Amino acid sequence: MSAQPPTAQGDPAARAAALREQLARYNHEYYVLDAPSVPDAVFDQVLRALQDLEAAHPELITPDSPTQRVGAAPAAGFASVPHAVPMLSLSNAFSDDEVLGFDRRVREALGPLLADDEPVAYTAELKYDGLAVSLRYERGVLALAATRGDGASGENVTANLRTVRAVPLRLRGSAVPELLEVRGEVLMYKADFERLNLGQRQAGEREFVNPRNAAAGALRQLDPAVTARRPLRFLAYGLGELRGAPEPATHAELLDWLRELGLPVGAERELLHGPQALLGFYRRMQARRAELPYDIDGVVYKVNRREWHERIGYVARAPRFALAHKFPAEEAVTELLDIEIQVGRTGSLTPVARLRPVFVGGTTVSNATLHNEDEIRRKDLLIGDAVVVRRAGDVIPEVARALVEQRPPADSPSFAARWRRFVMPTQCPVCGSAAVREEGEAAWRCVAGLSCPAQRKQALLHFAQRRAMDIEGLGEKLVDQLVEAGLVQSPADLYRLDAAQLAGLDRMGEKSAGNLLAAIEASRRPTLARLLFALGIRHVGEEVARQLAGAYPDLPALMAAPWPEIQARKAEIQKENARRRPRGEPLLPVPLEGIGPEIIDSLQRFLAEPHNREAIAQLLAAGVEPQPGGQFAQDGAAIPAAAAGPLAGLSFVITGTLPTLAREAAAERIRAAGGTVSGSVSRKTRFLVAGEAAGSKLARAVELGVPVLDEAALLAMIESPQAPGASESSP
Ligand code: 9MJ
Repeated sequence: MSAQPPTAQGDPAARAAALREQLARYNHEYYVLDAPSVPDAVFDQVLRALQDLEAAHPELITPDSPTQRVGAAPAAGFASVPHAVPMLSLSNAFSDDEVLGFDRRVREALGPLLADDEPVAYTAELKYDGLAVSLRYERGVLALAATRGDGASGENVTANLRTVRAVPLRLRGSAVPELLEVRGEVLMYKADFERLNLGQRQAGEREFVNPRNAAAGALRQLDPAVTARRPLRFLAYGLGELRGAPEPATHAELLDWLRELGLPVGAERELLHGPQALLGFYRRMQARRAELPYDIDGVVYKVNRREWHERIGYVARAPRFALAHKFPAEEAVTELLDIEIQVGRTGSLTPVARLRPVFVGGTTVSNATLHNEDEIRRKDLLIGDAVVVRRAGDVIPEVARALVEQRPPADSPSFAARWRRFVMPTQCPVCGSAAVREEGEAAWRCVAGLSCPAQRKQALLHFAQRRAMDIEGLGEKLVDQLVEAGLVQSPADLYRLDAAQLAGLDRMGEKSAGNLLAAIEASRRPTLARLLFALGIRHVGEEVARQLAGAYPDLPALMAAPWPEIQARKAEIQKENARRRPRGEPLLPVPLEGIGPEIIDSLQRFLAEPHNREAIAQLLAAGVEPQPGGQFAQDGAAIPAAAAGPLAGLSFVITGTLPTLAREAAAERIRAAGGTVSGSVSRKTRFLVAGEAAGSKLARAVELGVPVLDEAALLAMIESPQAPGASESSP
């Protein structure tokens, strides 16, 4: 990619024109076509070439040169400018009914223009959450940019809009109208907003609250050089004054034409017929809201035929031929009434915000998790604060921030009456046991384990949930009662419940008791994976549980697994693979591949706890029969010492080249026979299997007195039913 078209080499004027044309094309590809052809660095390089050329030939500078985007600040703030055609706002709808009403009124206004069974054609587009502006192009050159203001006149923000690269300084094509006023929205893309805030954070500056606020702030900068550093965009959606060109007949054609003239137009627009199609568009866009590159606060419907617009008319300052169908607001302000502590299944103490109920994101929110004490400090939340609650799409509601500016001074009587700082308790609020915050952890934990009723309840709910043991009907209220009545201490107790015990509980009729007992009964034969997940071992989610169930035949095998050895062997294999990878040699299969040291550590701790082992034993004793959850893992690392087979409990190391078996094949045979294979010789190694060219491992085995086998001896051991050790030999 050359910055110097060869034809323009000699003549500076022609070269400047060619560079400008090139830069305009890059901008157009980037902002209008959404298909950049060159990296940003090339744009910058071409821009610099033009700057150099203009510095050497100042007489060549034109007002629409891309070097002239950042100009001088307006002398006395923003001047007021009248709009030649008023900038309208839109009527809002929040419900399906209101959309049906809109369509009905449109039909009534059109009267005989529409056949009885003919649906109205609408363009549906997105409602960008930015700031409306009007751009005035005179003979194709950007002459004026104004905010909406009160609709009749706005502020002159030309100097700032000129810095927005998505706004062409000159329209494209040969059929440019004498005068064009285009209406659209200035906004900031979400990714650009995140980058901007990252920069603010790194510079120790105040972060922006959301893309819309950041865009509004940028637009109202008195110094256009500041605006130029904020990544603003523009999307066109309407027409103001037009001279010297015929008006497009439909809104869809208008948008196409604006795009041809080089203006960015949103991609998500559809031509739809009748109100049901509009509602479908609304729901589709609502579902896609989070994945769009910019924030939208709804969709907009416009009668497609522009010649009908005047006939349909206006109410106040809003057209009756268009409607904004808004999404439920994602943010609302309410009061942080209190912060309470919830005790989780693993004892974690989670602060939860109790909020004055507020309607946000389509539901009423009265609680929101605050995650941990650091989060409360980071957000500088005080009980009593006015807070912004956010619920975007289906995500759980969160307290986005406090309106700190609404707090009275800390020494005032009104502050003392309502505000207070939250202090994390050092005791479990449910059982009173000590709470500790471990090194490197964000959460405080109650140390009482399952003797804490809160943890017991959470553990039972986890055990019973659909993705675990799937005991239908065993919900929060019932678990509370069962635990409080002392009927259920651990999961195994569920399997000993009877109708007489249940009859004593609140709101427990004969029928519900029967249903519950049947649901418990039906859960007696879970897959091993489900049972493992149901046990609620920290870091053992569904996927890890599935992997474990694939590697072990049953629970006793898992409980007897030699975890330190497995971990050591994994580390060795990973080291060996790290050596092989750069050489392109085949990699060894890694045992329990997705199960990292943190998980193994957690499993080991869980299984080392006598009360956990007891809980498992009781489940099995109570008649829970886990079904094998999958195949044995190929690598067999997880086959425990207690597994059956002639080599059960024996550990092997293989070294050198064996006469017939590849090393990994020999390892598989050993594991299939119940033995384990490790990568290095230690005192715990029971046998070394050595082949041709065995080196340091053989020396080490001899040194430690570890018996050495050849391949034939190994195979004999595997095939022989007799006790191992009988066929020892030296190579
Ligand atoms: C927004 N905000 O995205 C209009 N708008 O049309 C769209 N606003 C509008 N159209 C007439 N897509 C007045 C305002």
